[in-house]
Amino acid sequence: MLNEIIECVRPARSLVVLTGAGVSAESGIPTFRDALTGLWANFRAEELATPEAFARNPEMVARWYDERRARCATCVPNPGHHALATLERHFVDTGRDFVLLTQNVDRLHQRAGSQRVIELHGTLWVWRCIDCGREREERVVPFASHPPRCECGGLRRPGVVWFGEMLPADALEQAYTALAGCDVFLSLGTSAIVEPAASFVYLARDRGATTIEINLQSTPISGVVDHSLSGKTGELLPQIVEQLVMKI
Ligand code: BV8
Ligand code: ZN
Repeated sequence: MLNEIIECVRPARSLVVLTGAGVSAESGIPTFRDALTGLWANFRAEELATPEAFARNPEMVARWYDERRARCATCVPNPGHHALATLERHFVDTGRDFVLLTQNVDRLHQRAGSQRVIELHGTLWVWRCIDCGREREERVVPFASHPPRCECGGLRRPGVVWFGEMLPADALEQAYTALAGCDVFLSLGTSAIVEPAASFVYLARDRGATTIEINLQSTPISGVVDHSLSGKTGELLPQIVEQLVMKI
């Protein structure tokens, strides 16, 4: 199966990759399917990642995001992230299109050197004032107060897309444009549940692209894609990319 995937990706003219929390799992960042632990053991991510939760208890939600941000600060990109950055460079160097659509908010792709990254769900490194809208990347962890305050006095929220919120229009537009033109679509480390990203595979398939999934467990799209490989992206992606980049 690995060789089939390699031979599908090798001739691609326009590759679109979609990543989910599974790609960051080997960096030590819990996925959304992982049960929340510690202080958050009694919550589900879907309950905390909403505007209603922040409106109801801004301190608790801000604290949850700040703890996740602090955890990200101690994590580093894993071989799967680095492989995707190498793959992007290989496609760009050989004059082909490459777009990385990520549902992840940790910015590990960018830290691994990926440049053509579309953040579908924002990032927990940028925080935005709910009153004046001022937003800034915040690298110092943790915040002194939760939620952090804006110079205008307003509360600041994490710059992520919560459940029930629209995805950033520009990110969504870039994603749909990339999907409309791709000939290979690669879904990596995602449970393929959260919309609208979960439906991207159908857009790719309907325009005739070859669709591929690499994930630890089977998902609702495992029976839809042309090739579905079960395994860890941190182990499989380096093997795939080595074959693609080394053997011309
Ligand atoms: C919206 C940021 C329009 C916050 C996140 C139909 C159409 C439109 C909307 C909906 C719809 N049906 C339902 C909805 C609503 C909702 C939705 O999809 N709900 C789900 C629960 C059904 N969607 C929305 O609200 C979206 N907004 O559609 O706007 C709109 C607006 C108003 C009214 C109507 C429509 C917004 C969704 C964005 C939410 N924000 N993140 C934060 O981070 O806190 S989503 C969040 O959860 C993540 O970003 C991620 O996207 C998602 C979890 O998914 P995964 O990344 O796949 O992670 P998961 O843990 O699920 O899976 C990891 C996989 O990796 C597992 O399968 C595991 O086996 C595998 N794995 C683990 N380790 C490894 C591995 N694989 C390989 N290697 C490993 N080592
Ligand atoms: Zn403000």
